[in-house]
Parts: sequence; C-alpha cells; structure tokens
Amino acid sequence: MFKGVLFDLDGVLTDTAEYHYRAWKQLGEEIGISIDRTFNEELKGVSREDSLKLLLAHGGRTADFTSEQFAALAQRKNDYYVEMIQNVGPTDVYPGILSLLKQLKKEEINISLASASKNGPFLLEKMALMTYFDGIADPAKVAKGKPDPEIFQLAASEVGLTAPECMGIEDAKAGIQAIMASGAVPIGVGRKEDLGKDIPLVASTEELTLELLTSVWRS
Ligand code: B16
Ligand code: MG
Repeated sequence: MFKGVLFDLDGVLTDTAEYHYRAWKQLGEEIGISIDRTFNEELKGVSREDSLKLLLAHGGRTADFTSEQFAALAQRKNDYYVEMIQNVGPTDVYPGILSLLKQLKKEEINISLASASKNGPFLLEKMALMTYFDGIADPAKVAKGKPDPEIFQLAASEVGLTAPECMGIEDAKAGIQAIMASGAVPIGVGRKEDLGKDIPLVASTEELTLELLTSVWRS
C-alpha cells in the first residue's frame, strides 16, 4: 500500500490554474504577445521564470528584455495573480478533495504538497487546508522545476518517504512527467488530449477517492 500522497496545488486542490492563465494572458497582452488555452497547457506546472521564458519565446521576443526587465515582468505577473487569489477561501476547494484528505488522515497516509508555486502555503491557509498537510516541498529549494522529478522527491522526503512509496496527483503534462520520473505512481486530473492516454486519469477531482487511489496503486 502507498504510504504518502503528493499533491499538486494549482488545478488539483482548486481552480487557481485559471488565475495563472488570466495573469499570463494579461501580461502577454501588455507586451504584445497573445496566448490561448492550448498554449497555456505548456505553462501549467512550470515555474514562474520558466513560464515567462516560454511566453517570450512564443511571441518571438526572447532577446528583447534585459535581465532586470525580465525580473520586473515576472514580478508584474505575480502581482496580478496575487491580487486575483485574495478572496480564495474554503468554498473554492475542488469537489472531493476535502473528503479524500480526511480519508487519508484516517488511514495515517502522509500528505505532502508538491507545487511549483511560491504562493502555495498562502493558498493552503486561505482554503483552511494547511492542517491536513504533513509536509510542503519548498519550490525555492529545488534546482530544476517540473518536468524534473525533484519537487516530488522533496515532497516525499519532507514526510520521511521516498517517491516510489507515494502516489502523485497532477493536472499538468510537466507534472505528470515529473511524477513518473520520480518513481511515484501518477494520477492525472484532466483530459487524455492534454495529459496522455497511458496514465490513469480522472475527469474531475470528485472521482479521487481512497478506493480509486488504492485500485490504481494495485493495478
Ligand atoms: P508561482 P502547481 C504551478 O503550480 C502552476 O501550475 C504554474 O502555472 C505556475 O507558474 C507555478 O506554479 C509557479 O507559481 O508563480 O505562484 O510561484 O500546478 O505546481 O501547483
Ligand atoms: Mg497544477
């Protein structure tokens, strides 16, 4: 049986993936780069700086900004995002998540956060979920972001486990690749067109029950 579950945050615990998209879209429009939801799939799970690099490359503007301007753009996107998440609260937790966290607690299965977001702890507090988490991987301590496995390995070690002893839950292509590279067992939340058809997927977090996780682990 698995000993831990490593949770992504944006797009798994709540709908903040949408706010990341809107904040990047707003920033993009201000510098003449237009993005759509298809392109946004490439940004999901990817760190703030790496997302900005992808956005600038998408608009053919990589060489147009100094490192100071680059840092200012990343900060501006975060300012938009932070403004958007101020009113996130317990009612914004995705369906099924709270009952899954309660089931895992009851079974004494460790719960750890493997989010690339530096705003993760703030959001866990806002959604009143902090108390369920036994560990949080600090993305600032990770040299390589998703799709590298490091954040999932760190999330496992924060609760005294190795990644192969855990399951990982993700809504992003880069995140699924990271889980698989870590040796944890993945479950994707989303569509096979976005996440691939070779891994167990659920269309909605409502389907994420302890029973489902157990059957995926055993299969
Ligand atoms: P921040 P996750 C990721 O969170 C988001 O999916 C991604 O869009 C974002 O760029 C990244 O966090 C960094 O977030 O700018 O708040 O530090 O999906 O890994 O929970
Ligand atoms: Mg995510």
